[in-house]
Amino acid sequence: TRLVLATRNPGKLRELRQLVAQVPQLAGLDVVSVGESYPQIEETVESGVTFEQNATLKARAVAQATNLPAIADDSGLCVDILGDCPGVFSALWSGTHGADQANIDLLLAQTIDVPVEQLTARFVSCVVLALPDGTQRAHFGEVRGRLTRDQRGTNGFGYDPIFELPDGRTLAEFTDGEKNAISHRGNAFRAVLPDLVTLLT
Ligand code: ITT
Repeated sequence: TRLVLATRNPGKLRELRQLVAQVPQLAGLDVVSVGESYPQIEETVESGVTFEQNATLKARAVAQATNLPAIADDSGLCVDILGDCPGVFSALWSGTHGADQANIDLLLAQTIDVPVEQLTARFVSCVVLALPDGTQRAHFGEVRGRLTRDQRGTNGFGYDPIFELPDGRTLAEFTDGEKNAISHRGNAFRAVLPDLVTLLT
């Protein structure tokens, strides 16, 4: 069976591939991404107001267009003192989709007066598995941390360089494997594994 990862974000694709590769039960699956293998499929309009709605829109669109099982992640950074913003708007917070540094700069400017100990935040992920016959499963994951104004690290993507974990490192200072072991996306993906095994193998 082929499984399509419904993402065009290269950072997410690297992480999802690393997660899939760790699962012996998925060894027989041919895992591809929409960005690499189906670039002709139109990008989904993420018109939802929740992570689950947007992940469902992306997974369903790709399952329908390919007639194959699809997995989508919708995720974002929820800052407590900002009432969980940027949330579902994380990717285009500065107005340009996926402009990671501009997004970070704007978020730090918006919180310039907030003492760092109040800059608690969490990353949230919703992973949706959608089959062509309409079957759907949704799972959530999160990781808590704190924003730092001292941007550090070069791995990962998005807001990773300003998201600090209790050990003092930012997520951008974690390897992909270390990040997946604790991250929102890793946790949501691990929760969907039993569904993959039941429904696809
Ligand atoms: P796809 O929809 O193609 O998967 P995307 O980047 O547009 O890619 P989202 O709409 O789910 O995905 O937006 C997620 C944004 O949230 C992402 O662009 C980052 O700004 C942020 N984000 C999510 N997970 C993150 C992570 O692990 N580290 C840092 N930032 C993250």
